[in-house]
Amino acid sequence: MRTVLLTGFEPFAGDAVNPSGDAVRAVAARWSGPERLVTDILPVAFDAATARLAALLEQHRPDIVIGAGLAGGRATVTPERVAVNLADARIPDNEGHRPQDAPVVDGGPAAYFATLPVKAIDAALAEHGIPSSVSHTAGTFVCNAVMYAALHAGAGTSLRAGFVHVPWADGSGPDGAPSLPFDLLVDALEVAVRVSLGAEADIDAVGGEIS
Ligand code: PCA
Repeated sequence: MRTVLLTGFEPFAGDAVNPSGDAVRAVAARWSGPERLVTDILPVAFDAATARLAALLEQHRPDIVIGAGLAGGRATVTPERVAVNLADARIPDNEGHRPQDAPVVDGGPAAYFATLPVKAIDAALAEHGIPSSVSHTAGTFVCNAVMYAALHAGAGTSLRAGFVHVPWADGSGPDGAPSLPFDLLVDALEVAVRVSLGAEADIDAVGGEIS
């Protein structure tokens, strides 16, 4: 039986909640299989998050890894296409570390592309009425580091990995921040899992961004 590892994050930056972690818990609560879904809530700390990811990979040997995190300020659900080997933190992580211009993995390649079908996930999200767009930067904070670490671990193996950023859930973010209903965030992560299980190759569709 195939195994999917779906991770969310704990709150960070002084916020009381992180909808990514809450949505991952909700997906776990309603998962009906038949594949095995393993979920975890990662610490928002560069060292602890990547160490926890490595332990989860070792323990559960997933076929697919999907990380989820909050991108407060974005208005849509964004499957991420690229992870870069760069940790450059504008704010300290939850352990007080604030790496600057540092690699996620010493000597690793500059970047990895997601090995999940990001355009297919984006299209499926749209079909479900969930505002979405493919993103070409996962930032340079802990989410990017986790995505990079998962892709680095999977390089040269059959493990496929990617990341989905979600906006704030309605009522959970700062005043004026864009948000979506919490249930849509839960649906979005389940769609990402189902599409990733269903298709290895991406769909043939135009996309990209002009700056
Ligand atoms: N978002 C942050 C880290 C944890 C999270 O949910 C990020 O985008 O890096």
